[in-house]
Amino acid sequence: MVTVMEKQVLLVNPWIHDFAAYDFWAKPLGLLTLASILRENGFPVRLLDCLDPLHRGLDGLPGRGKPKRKEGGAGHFLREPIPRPAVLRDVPRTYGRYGLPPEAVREELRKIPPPDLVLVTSGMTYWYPGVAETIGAVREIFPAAPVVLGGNYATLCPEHARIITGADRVLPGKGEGHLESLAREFLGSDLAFLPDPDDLDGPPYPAFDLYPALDQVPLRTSRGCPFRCTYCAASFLDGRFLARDPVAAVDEMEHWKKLKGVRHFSFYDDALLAGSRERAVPMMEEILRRNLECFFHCPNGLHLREVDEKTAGLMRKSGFRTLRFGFETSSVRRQLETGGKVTNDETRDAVRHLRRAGYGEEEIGMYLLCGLPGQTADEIRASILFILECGARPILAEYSPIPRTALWEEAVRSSPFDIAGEPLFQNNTLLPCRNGDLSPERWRELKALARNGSRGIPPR
Ligand code: B12
Repeated sequence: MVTVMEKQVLLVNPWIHDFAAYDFWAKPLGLLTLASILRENGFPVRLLDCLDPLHRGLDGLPGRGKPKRKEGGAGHFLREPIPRPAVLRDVPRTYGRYGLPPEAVREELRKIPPPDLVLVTSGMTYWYPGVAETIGAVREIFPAAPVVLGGNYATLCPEHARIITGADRVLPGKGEGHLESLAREFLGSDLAFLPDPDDLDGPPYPAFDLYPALDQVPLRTSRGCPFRCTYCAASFLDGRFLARDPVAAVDEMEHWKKLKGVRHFSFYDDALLAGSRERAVPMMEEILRRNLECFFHCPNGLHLREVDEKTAGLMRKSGFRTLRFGFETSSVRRQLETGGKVTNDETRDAVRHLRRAGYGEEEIGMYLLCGLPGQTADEIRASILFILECGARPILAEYSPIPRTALWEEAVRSSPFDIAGEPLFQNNTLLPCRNGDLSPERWRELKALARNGSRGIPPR
């Protein structure tokens, strides 16, 4: 007789289909947290990460070089051009499947015993075709296995996901809340261990050890965000702001350093610096005290308002390498309308502290949100010039309209695309809510201005 503990669970991070995708320290953190809880309950778990940049399936591909990695855990995914979905046929850009070649994924699946439960995660809403293709591949090899889909797309567009992806079950929200019933239904057992959802230090560390090789590990020292910016889904996805014990976060870094030799960490917090006196500052002091000699990357926007002299100095000393701040716009009206998370004066001060701490202009990346409903090209241009004048580096981030956010209704009204009916139109590459004023030509000019600074660009 099959005992409970012989039941197998397969966890899957699907392919991405998109015009562009770059591995900015991307890992399926939520899925790996679910894996670790299941393992703690005695279930054997396996991982198929179709995006794993260090997977053996990428070695020696005929006619193709291995995707280039940067030191520190970022880099290219392997990309294979595929036909654009019909609704995107007029977009004059190549579309691709990012991640392992299909033959490597199938080979990986054939090697493992048939799972009793397959948990598939999902990222951006407009990546769903990659989710559907991945589920198709799993079904081909394991036709009898129940496939359950969760994650960001499943949470933001559950009805769409139920119709389109071919999953047996689509479960929105935090997976921890579904594990008990999934275990009972598909694994024939109750869970002996379930962490308290309000204690971020309760779950075991995410199961990164399932990767044969790792060049970085993402950490989340907090959940949610104290701000309610109108364009952001963080508060819908994560609820109220909760934080980990800063010393426990350093314990986790030390764990991965010892176990896997990892020296690069990325932060997935929406508000890493919020309340920095109680959290980020003691965390960085602890990193220094233990002389960890690791490097930290913040691909998600950090809060500028929190950067004072002490925080900036500690960031520099403790190994913060990649800095990205959520500035979004220099328009005071829009700053206030979208949530008031930072002012221009606070931004100037923050850059001053960071420069004094030793960061160069190029190292201080400032995200500017572009293509918001009603936003003009001149507003973006003014924001770029403001950041250059502060002595930092503007990085243009195209606005992706997200269901369940406060700005959603306005985004739906302002977009020429059916963003509500078709998540593919939520793709930031399309600048789906762009104002007529932000023509493709002006957009190219603005990108050049952001890239090259004011050098060589005629004044307007
Ligand atoms: C970290 C992060 C990134 C990382 C990469 C993440 C990754 N793995 O790919 C980076 C920095 C690269 C990134 C980039 C972008 N991001 Co981002 N990102 C996030 C962030 C902050 C956290 C995601 C996360 O890891 N959460 C932590 C883990 C624990 O949660 P989780 O994985 O979702 O898992 C939980 C549940 O979903 C569920 N679950 C997960 N899998 C499964 C499976 C099953 C079966 C079940 C039952 C449950 C389940 O349970 C888990 C545990 O509770 C979210 C905001 C947020 N608060 O969620 C935005 C977010 C997802 N990003 C967003 C955006 C807009 C972007 C960008 C487009 C920004 C830009 N304009 O450039 C880019 C696009 C990237 C690209 N083209 O390559 C939007 C979503 C947009 C959309 N339309 O879907 C979000 C929601 C932020 C926002 N503004 O509201 N992002």
